[in-house]
Amino acid sequence: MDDQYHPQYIEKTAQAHWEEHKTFKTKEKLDKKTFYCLSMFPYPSGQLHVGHVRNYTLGDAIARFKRMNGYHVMHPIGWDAFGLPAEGAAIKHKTAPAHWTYQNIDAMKKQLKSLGFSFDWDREITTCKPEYYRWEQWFFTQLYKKGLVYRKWSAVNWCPQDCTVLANEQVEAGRCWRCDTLVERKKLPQWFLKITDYADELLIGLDTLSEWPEQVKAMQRNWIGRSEGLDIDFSIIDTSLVKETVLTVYTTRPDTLMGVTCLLLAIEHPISMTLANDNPELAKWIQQRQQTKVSDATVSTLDKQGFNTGLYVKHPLTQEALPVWIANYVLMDYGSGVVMAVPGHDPRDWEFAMAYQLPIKVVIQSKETFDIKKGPVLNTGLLMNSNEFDGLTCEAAKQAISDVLISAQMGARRVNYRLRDWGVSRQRYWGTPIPMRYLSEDQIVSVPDHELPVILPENVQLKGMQSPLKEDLDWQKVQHEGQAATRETDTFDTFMESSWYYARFCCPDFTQGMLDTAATDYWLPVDQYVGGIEHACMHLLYARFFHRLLRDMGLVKGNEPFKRLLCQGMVLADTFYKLDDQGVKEWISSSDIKIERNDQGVFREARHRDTDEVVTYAGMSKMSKSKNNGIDPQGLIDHYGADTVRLYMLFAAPPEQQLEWSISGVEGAYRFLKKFWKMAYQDLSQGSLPDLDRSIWTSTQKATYQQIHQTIDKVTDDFSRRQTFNTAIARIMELFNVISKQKKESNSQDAVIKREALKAMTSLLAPITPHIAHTLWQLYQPEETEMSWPSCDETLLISDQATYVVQVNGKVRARFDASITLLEDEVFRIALSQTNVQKNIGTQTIKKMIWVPGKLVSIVL
Ligand code: ANZ
Repeated sequence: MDDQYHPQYIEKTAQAHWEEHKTFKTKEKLDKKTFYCLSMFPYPSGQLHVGHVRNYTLGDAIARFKRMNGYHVMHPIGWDAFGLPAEGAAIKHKTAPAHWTYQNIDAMKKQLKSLGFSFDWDREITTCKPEYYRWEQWFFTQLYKKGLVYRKWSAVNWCPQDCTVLANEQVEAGRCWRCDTLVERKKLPQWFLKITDYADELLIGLDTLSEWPEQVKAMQRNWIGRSEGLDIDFSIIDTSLVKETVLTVYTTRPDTLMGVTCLLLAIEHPISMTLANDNPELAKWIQQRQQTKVSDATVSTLDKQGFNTGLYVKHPLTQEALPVWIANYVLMDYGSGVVMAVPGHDPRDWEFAMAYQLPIKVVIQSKETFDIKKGPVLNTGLLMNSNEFDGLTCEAAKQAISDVLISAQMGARRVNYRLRDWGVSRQRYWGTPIPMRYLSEDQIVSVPDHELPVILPENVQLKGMQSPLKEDLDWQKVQHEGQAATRETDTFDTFMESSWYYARFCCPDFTQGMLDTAATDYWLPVDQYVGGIEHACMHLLYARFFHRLLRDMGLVKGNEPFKRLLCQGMVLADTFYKLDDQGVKEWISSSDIKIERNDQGVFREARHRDTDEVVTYAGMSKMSKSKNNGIDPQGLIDHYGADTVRLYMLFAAPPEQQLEWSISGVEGAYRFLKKFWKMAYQDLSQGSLPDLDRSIWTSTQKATYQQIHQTIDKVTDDFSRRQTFNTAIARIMELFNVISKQKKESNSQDAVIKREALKAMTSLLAPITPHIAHTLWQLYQPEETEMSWPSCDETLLISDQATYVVQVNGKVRARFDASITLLEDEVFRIALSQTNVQKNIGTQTIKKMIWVPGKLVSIVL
């Protein structure tokens, strides 16, 4: 053993040991309790970023902790390998997406290995390989047969730059989330999975997820968006313009029915389209608005724009004629695509009415004085201007008005969901081919099982963003049961692969089917899932949906795929910029910056390392390419070692919170490991020591020993229940400080207790800094191959010190601390040895001495 800490050497050696012994390989073993720990698998972009390192360090710490506690732990890893960036990179580097992807996987695998993560590499899954996606294709064809898949022409968000469809969530302020291009609306035939059939179940299931963050559950509830309301029919007065006789609206506020002043149609509503056929002005108006589309969430924030159709409908209760408008904020695929506008109480309708000077009618009493020109009445309260419903509360009026409409057959209760069916078609090349064939445009068949997989040709040359599948007529041509057919050229949304990989990890090499039920029964559900909060909705909801689909096909048991979820916070870093000649910010990497501080260490200014120019410090923000504030973890691993990076990552912040990157924090972690190594070296060089002897230890030694066990106890709780690795590390460091400052006592127990502490700390640190722990453990316990979690002596947790008060003739004369286990004689001896007590007794005789154990000694003279 070297007296200096050499992370590069010890880390290589430990990793080679794990590799050689296949330490993390897992097979089904029936006699052990299992633990399935999974961190979200990465997209092989080519380089690990700091977010990955945080994610996998957290997962690894949990996996290792569980393993040390006797669990049979599966901790797999793989690659979410399909996706658009591969195509962009392939065009740029004139190579094939497959080649680029496999190269990246090799590079990132090396990086992951250099971090010492305890992955079972024998279970590695690469989703772009036919061994994996063939089962996804098979599953899709099964769902098609069950009626859970359908094809529909639908208006989609289209990114003309990436030539692909975007989900609503991928449209940010009307632009593509990836390339910022203005998003267009386009009608395309699309494949859909009927996730809405499971909307209720997905919602109710959230209540069973007691170990998920509330925030994620709230986001999913909101995304599913269940609402209870009423469909109300308004009959069209003059039907010469359209063939329909009734317009049905969906409302959650039937209590406001008497405040309706017009009806609003979605731009894409069939009636809007019919009217546009005979009205060029309207056709033009619609066309202009169809060019841009924003996500549903931002629709309501749009500038309100409308077009008066000239149609009128009859109010179902008052028979009053109400105009019908087309409005840009009404969504076609929510409710019925028609809204009853209540500008007196709905802010969107109020803005609309103000913009077009439409009447506004208040039907609920305001709690405060108000001016309707300044805004709608938003409170609930008693009804007014509503004839026989006046004076009812909103709740009672909802009921009463619904009852009247339902009995007149003009209304029906309805539950609505914001959640839409999942459109899984993408027009891109680098994805799983959708296993469908066309005998003609509307004669569609799924690919028979024995002809699966439909292999994606890997050896392609991309010329532009257009998918080569769309041009490859040979690939498209296929025989289906003797008939000529063409293949579907769209590929799956890559969320398809990540929706079931957790299950495939149970049996990655299974060739007889999608999943081996013996293996899924044994491992599932995932006990611990770790990943970013950005996946709160799409990925985590799709996986919960897929789990139910798999369950209904008898491939997995239980309703939920992930028992406990940990969502790690983002990593933030300092940002610096200077303005260029045009006044545009040029972001400068912190590695090119030198910081000047005043004598107190307070930031004064930042300068460019090369040019010495003063630059502006712009605070901390999420690490991103655009702000040039990313930190390359590899440089840190090479310089400080993986253990330092891991220790820093877990120490710098609680897992769920943002982590503010600081290089001085990394250096602090490194210094700690160096000191720890040095102390262990000094201890080990003493060779063997006598046994722990409780009969001779002093109270300080006992207190130190107690602190070891208190640390074990608290760190165990931090790891398992609280999952606050930062506080666990702080407690270990505290113990380290105590033993570093230990005063020398006369007996042999100093060294013995110090060694106990070092051994405990080695094990407690093992999930976090596994290399240094592995090395020291082999020296401390050469006979034990597997490291176990230290057990805590619970009898030592309660502090046994008590403060005794000494009274002489009823007056308090002294106080002292002593163990509550001391006997009467010993306590009296200590009481009498107190200087002030002796002074007060003087030469007098003691008549009586009484004691209350742990509290009081009373001396009567
Ligand atoms: C009248 C009303 C008065 C409404 C009022 C709200 C407040 P949730 O709760 O999210 O389901 N709505 C219905 N269909 C719509 C569509 N296709 N596009 C845009 N908005 C639509 O929302 C239901 C409410 O959203 C409905 O209740 C309707 O407006 C509007 F003071 O009807 B309400």
